[in-house]
Amino acid sequence: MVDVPESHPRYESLLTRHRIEDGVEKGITSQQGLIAQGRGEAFDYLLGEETIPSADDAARAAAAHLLLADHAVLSVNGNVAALVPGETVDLAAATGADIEVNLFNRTEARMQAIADHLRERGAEEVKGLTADGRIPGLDHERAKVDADGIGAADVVVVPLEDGDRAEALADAGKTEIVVDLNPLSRSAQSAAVPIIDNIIRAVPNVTAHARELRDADEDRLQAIVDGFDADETRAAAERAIREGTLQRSD
Ligand code: PTJ
Repeated sequence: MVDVPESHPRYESLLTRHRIEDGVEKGITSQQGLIAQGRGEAFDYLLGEETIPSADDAARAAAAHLLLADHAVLSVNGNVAALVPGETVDLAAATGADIEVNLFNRTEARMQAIADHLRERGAEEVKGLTADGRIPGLDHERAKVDADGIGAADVVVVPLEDGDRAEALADAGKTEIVVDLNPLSRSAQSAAVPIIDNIIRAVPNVTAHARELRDADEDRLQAIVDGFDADETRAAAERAIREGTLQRSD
């Protein structure tokens, strides 16, 4: 990893870029992942590179859904594996969710590299390699999932997902929690819970809410789920992006 001085005004952003670059070098992240990150960064810049209150509400609703779920799965792609591998393992531990590698640009080498990368960070079981299930409505490669993983899940977390697949998962009846910095993306639009935030901040934030809600009873968790308004969350993020006071920056 390149050494980024903490004093640099864009320290977090540079560190994130290096993690993605490192992911590409390790065969974890696709080259398209670099482009996806650039697009995300532009939205994050307009959001002020912070978790806005509506994104925090969404993170709390996501935690409540995960704790109420019969079978929750965290989907991991090449960008997620590069940016938040340990944080994803922590979220799985805090909520009892499974972890499944699920790639848009699927190759067996990347599947294996990501599974190994997650195991090195403490994941006990990593699903996705069996690929004996299919998401209805998608072509063969992009439809592959584990039948006892995403295939059987009632709640799925899909960060930085391709819009087509996010829609297909929602159509398959899954409660979909999406992390995406673009509130107008098809993924964010099809989500029951859109978290419009950088995954670097969003995943640890959902974990923090899940830990805080660990002893909450079902009624309290259900009240959080019922009180969440996905449309208002998307609208709040869009307002923040369109009307935010953009400061001069480096
Ligand atoms: O590893 P693979 O093969 O599964 O491929 C993963 C990528 C991300 C390359 C693939 O799913 C893809 O091409 O995605 P898109 O269509 O570019 O969409 C990515 C979305 O994630 C965009 O709406 C970006 O704004 C958003 N995004 C990018 N970086 C971040 C982000 N959202 C949150 N945090 C980020 N760091």
